[in-house]
Amino acid sequence: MSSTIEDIIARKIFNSRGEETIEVDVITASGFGRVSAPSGKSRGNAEVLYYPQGGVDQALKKVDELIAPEIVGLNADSQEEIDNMLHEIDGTENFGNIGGNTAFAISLASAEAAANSHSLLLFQFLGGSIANKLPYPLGNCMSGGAHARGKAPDIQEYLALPYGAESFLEAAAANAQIHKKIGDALKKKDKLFSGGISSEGAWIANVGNVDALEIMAKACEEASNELDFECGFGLDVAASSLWQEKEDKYVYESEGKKRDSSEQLEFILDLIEKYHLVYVEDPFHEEDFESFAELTRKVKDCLICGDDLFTTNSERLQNGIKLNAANAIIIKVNQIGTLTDALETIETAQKHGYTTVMSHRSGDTCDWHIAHLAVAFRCPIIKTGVIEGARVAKINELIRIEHFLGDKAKMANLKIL
Ligand code: 2PG
Ligand code: MG
Repeated sequence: MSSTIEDIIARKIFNSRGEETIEVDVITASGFGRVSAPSGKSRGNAEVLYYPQGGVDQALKKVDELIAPEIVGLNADSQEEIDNMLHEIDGTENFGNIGGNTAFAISLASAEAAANSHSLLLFQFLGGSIANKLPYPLGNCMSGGAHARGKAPDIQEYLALPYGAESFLEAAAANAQIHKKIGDALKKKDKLFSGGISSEGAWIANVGNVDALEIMAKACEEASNELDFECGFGLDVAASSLWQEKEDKYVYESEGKKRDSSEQLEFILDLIEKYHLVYVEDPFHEEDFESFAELTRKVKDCLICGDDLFTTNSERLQNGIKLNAANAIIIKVNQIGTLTDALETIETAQKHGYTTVMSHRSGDTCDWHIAHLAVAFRCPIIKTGVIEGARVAKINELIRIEHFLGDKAKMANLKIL
């Protein structure tokens, strides 16, 4: 069996928002990998650039002219060599030349092609025989902020976390039940609600932040009682989208309120206490490491997670570790470009006790590879939607992995809870 890369084929396809994206096939002598890239809407400033000037068309040209001639002939088993080569060809700090999404698709498709060449599933190839733990699904049930249009909560995501479930299938079913309950409650609360959903498959309704929290809390409590295991919930505040630098304040349009950093801290602390939140992502804007640290110091039994704060970047994470800025990190491989870069960040995070949360992007495709990355890299949580094709593609792949593992399958350890 040979993992020598024989060809790289790139094409343009579309993501769940109808935006153009890149898909790459990596073909080895005895295997094949296909990966398409997702795209964020509320992006961190420190993320790599997705595409060169000229967009996906230009990226496809670069694959043919610059990248394929260098990568064809390498061994797909040599992930680091491939990823270093991508950096070398690019020659910039932020993949501004070939595009971070181009690097992402080639990097991950090479890993898939290597696994396939060895007749292994990706999680087995990357994680080895000890990879048997399934992540808990952190499921987006309601959208607001930059992910919604018109009147909606300011907070970007209301996320269910069924951390008491004993299997992934049970956890995924709990999230579907909670999502449905929320839809029913919104119909009662907002007379004009017509069942609208965001690109992540989460409901969008004309309710305020507090109403949304109350609805979420009730749905999770009911589900916990009916299912006889704990279903907690949390938020992605995505506070960089609310932060107005000129005013030095977070602007909550739906409430007609503005909060400075210390008011924001009080607000978030109150929410954590009142609603027993188990997860809060990006409660402050992406450069405010100090407020993150203060919040992390003050809470117990709650994951304080950095997304835009860290952008899967190990240098930014190192800074966070020094300041004790958080206790969890979002991992989005396309924020940093390659699998090797993302793995370095994951290993640094885990070494320092951070909970790693593998995550989709709001604009995504039916690509399911992050399901395998979560299991292979021992991420105790995967953040994805509950319904909508691109989200269910990842959920269903985890159900397949759990089924495949049979008796060996276990749920991950969620330390903080
Ligand atoms: C986030 C993500 C995914 P986006 O902020 O965590 O939910 O959104 O992909 O738009 O950055
Ligand atoms: Mg986020």
